[in-house]
Amino acid sequence: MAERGIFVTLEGPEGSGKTTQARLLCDRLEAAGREVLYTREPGGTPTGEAIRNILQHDEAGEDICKETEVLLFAASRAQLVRHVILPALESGKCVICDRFADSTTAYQGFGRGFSVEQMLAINSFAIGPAIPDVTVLLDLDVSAGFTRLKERHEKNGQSPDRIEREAMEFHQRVRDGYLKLAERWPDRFRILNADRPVDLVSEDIWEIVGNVLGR
Ligand code: Z5A
Repeated sequence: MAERGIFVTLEGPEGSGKTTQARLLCDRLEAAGREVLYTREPGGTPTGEAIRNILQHDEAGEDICKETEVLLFAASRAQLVRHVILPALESGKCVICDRFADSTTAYQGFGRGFSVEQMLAINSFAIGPAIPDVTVLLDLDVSAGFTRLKERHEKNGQSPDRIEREAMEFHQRVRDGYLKLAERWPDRFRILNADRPVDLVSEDIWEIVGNVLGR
């Protein structure tokens, strides 16, 4: 039987560079001869991508109440864990996930105001044994993140999605919430200052992941 792979999650507020860094990490792991699986939340399975469209683009055409929002994120995650993440880990792959359960605790817990313990219970039901080996928190000032997103939207001709349109206070609670989660689980979280050039952040992530791999 293959040795179990490692499970790395990237978290952080808007525009902190999660996708950029996840891609770079995958490339480096592959260049080092590792088998890698990149995935993202919400999404990553056909069911999850359908849920993503409902959550981000109001595809069902009605206001989504916040209780439904929590459960849709959890449903997408439950599917991703059973169909993609656990099989990949069991076959020895390095799984790099762009947002995971901590996003629900940060956005729906700290952001929307649900009890953190309630979010943790829902997450636990959704993820079962899929607990990340390490979670890299890309920490960035909220306004700096929004400046990056604005530039990206202008370049790609996109408009902000449903959650990006929330008030700055909401996003500030999310950022502060992430830092509280990192304090609560210091063994799993590594906080990085994301307000630095891409390659410097990438080097730090490489070192963190190298330690997990026992290089
Ligand atoms: N959400 C939730 O509420 N609850 C949950 O449980 C889950 C998610 C799982 C998913 O959006 C939304 O769902 C998200 C949280 C919520 N809501 N919002 N708002 P998404 O998947 O579409 O996007 P995201 O996860 O929020 O990613 P992002 O914020 O759009 O971006 P990012 O991945 O952190 O950053 P990026 O795409 O790599 O970079 C953004 C831009 O900055 C881009 O132009 C880069 O070239 C640039 N960039 C990146 N790094 C740097 C550095 N170091 N310097 C300068 N510029 C940089």
